[in-house]
Amino acid sequence: MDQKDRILVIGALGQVGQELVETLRLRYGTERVIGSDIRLPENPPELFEAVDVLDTERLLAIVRKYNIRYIYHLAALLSATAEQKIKGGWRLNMQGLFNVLDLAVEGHIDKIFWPSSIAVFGPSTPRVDTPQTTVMDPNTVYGISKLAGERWCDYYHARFGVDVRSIRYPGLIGYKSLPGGGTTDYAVDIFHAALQQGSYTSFLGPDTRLPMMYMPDAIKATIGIMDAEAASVKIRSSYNIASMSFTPAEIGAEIGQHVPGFQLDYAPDHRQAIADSWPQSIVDQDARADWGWQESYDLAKMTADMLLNLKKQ
Ligand code: AKB
Repeated sequence: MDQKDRILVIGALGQVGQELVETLRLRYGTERVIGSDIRLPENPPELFEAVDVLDTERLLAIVRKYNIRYIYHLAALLSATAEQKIKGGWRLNMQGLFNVLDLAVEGHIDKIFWPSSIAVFGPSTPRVDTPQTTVMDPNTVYGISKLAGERWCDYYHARFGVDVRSIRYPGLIGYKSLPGGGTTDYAVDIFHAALQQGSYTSFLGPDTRLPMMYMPDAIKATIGIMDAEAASVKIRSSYNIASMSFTPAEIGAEIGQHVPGFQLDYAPDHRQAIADSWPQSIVDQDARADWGWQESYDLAKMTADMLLNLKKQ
C-alpha cells in the first residue's frame, strides 16, 4: 500500500470494528485509518465519518475524500437481530456488500475484507469437524445472507478480478467492546456478569457446543488474510478458521476457577434453535496452509486474559 493511500473501516463502532481500527492505527498510523459507522458516536474520535453503506454517493465521496484503497466492510445485522428484521437484515447484509464490491469494479479501491460466519452452515451440515466445503443449508436470515455474500465475493473475483478476502468468523469474545445481536453473545456477557454479580443465566443450554475465538486471534486473522500475497488466497468465497469450541457449562467451569462461587444457570430462548443449526467444531486446514493462519489462545488462556483485563477496567 502506498504511503498516501488509506484504509476505511465500515462498521467501526461494532464489536470487531472498534478493535480493528485500534490495531490498524497502531500498525499504519492514525492518519491512515478512517473509521465509519451509520452514525457518529457521542464524542467522535479522530478521523471518523458517519457513512451508511447503503448510500452509494456518500460512500464514494468518503472514498475520494481520503484516498481510500482498502476497505474492511464489517457492517451487518447479526443472527439474532436479523431474525427480527428480516428484510432490513437482508438489505444491509447484501446491498451493503454489493456497494463495496462495485467500488472495486469501478476502480476506486484495490482490496476488500468482508467477514462471513459459521452461520453459513445449516442443519444438514456435518456438525463436528465441519469441513471447508460441505453441505450448506443455512436457515437464518443472517446465514442465508452470508452464504449468498460468499458466492458473490467468489463471483466478483472470478468475473471482475476483485481482490476480496473473507473468513468465516466463529463467536468472538473480547473485553474492549460488546457484541450486539448475535447468538454467541452469551460468551461475552458471562464474563461481565461473573465479575459484577458472581452469577449468570445463559440463554443457551449447558451442552451447546459452538466454535469460538478470542478477539486478538480474530484481529490477527483479519489483518493476516489482508496482508497475504494475492496468489496465496486461493479461496475467494470465505475461509473456515478455528481456535476453540466450548459449551456454556465448560466456559462456566473455567470462569469458576478464577471467580470462586460463580453460579451459572440456564434459560434457553429463541437463540437456542439458531445455535443448534450451527457447527460444533470447524476444520480450518486451508487457512493454515494457504496464508499461515495460527491461533494463539485456547479456552484457559482466553479466560485468564479476559478476567484480568475486565478487572483492570
Ligand atoms: C452471531 O452469533 O450471529 C455471530 C456469528 C457467529 O457470526 N457472532
